[in-house]
Amino acid sequence: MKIFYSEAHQNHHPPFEVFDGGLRVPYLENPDRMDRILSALRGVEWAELCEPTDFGLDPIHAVHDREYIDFLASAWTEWLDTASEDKTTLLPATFALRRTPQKPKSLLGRAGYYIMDLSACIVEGTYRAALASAHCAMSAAEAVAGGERSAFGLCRPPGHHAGRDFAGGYCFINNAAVAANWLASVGKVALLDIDYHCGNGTQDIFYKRDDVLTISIHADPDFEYPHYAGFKEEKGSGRGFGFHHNFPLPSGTDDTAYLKTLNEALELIRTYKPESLVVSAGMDIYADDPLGSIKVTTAGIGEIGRCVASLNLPTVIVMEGGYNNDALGRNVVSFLGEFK
Ligand code: SP5
Ligand code: ZN
Repeated sequence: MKIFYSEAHQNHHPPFEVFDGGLRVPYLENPDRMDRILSALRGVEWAELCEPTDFGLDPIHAVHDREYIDFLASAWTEWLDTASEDKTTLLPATFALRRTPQKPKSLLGRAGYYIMDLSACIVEGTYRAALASAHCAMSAAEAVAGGERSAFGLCRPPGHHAGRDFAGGYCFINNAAVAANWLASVGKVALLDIDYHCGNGTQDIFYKRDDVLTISIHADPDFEYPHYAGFKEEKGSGRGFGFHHNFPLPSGTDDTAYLKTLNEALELIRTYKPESLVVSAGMDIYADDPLGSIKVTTAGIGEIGRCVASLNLPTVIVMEGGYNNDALGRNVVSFLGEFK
């Protein structure tokens, strides 16, 4: 299996994020995550590490607002030009609770407009890392369009919380959405998101579309981040109605209960009859994840992989979350091993 990976993520290394209650903690979405996954993949004979191709900005502009991407591109240098006391990390403290037609000119005004929370911290290497991450997903999509049964975008930063014009939840560019949108130009695509958190960015991007079936299985937003999307009543709008599905789960969901829900989701995909599949593969459903509350085991993650692989679709797998770094490598191998 081709694994697309870029070293560019190393320079996206914010020193902290802010948890609920204002608690400053070390940035959980850290470069060490990739080192752990890479070393696990180096231990299996079926993983072939590849450099991503540079696809430029066109496939990114195809799913994101141009001014939002421009903001990401210049935010860091603009930040250094401000009079802020501590310029280690660009992180606004005021957010656009309701979007008004006016967008302010100041950097912090735009940051609060385009960023939804205190975990999408911007540092010097963020934009380049986000671009390279999207190109890893695009390269995996290209490999699959070219006849590979599956390919893996080892993406960092992750992408599924990034919407058409916003960043959040460690995500800046929606890697899986960029790949799915590109694949949709050749035929119907399904996108299945198994990250512990609702893929609200993906939901936002495809909500009005019927050419990409989007499904997210996640912790119920009634108690979990991102709090304002992921309810089962949200099914798409306009011609997109019926082409989005959320499967909110209670905390403590075990392998058996998870697989039962997964099979409902897979049935929707079978009925849709897509030509290809994109999987947003977050490993934070793992029982010992520091951000998670779902209790799926490493063997359960393998079983999820087996069920998804049984769809027999050309499949682009895109890395999303997963914060138990000690278990991350074996969880990724457990999942990918079913597609080789
Ligand atoms: C890609 C991805 O998985 N992003 C997740 C971002 C979640 N950020 C919100 C963190 C909320 C922290 N709650 C603290 C619970 C600690 N047990
Ligand atoms: Zn997550």
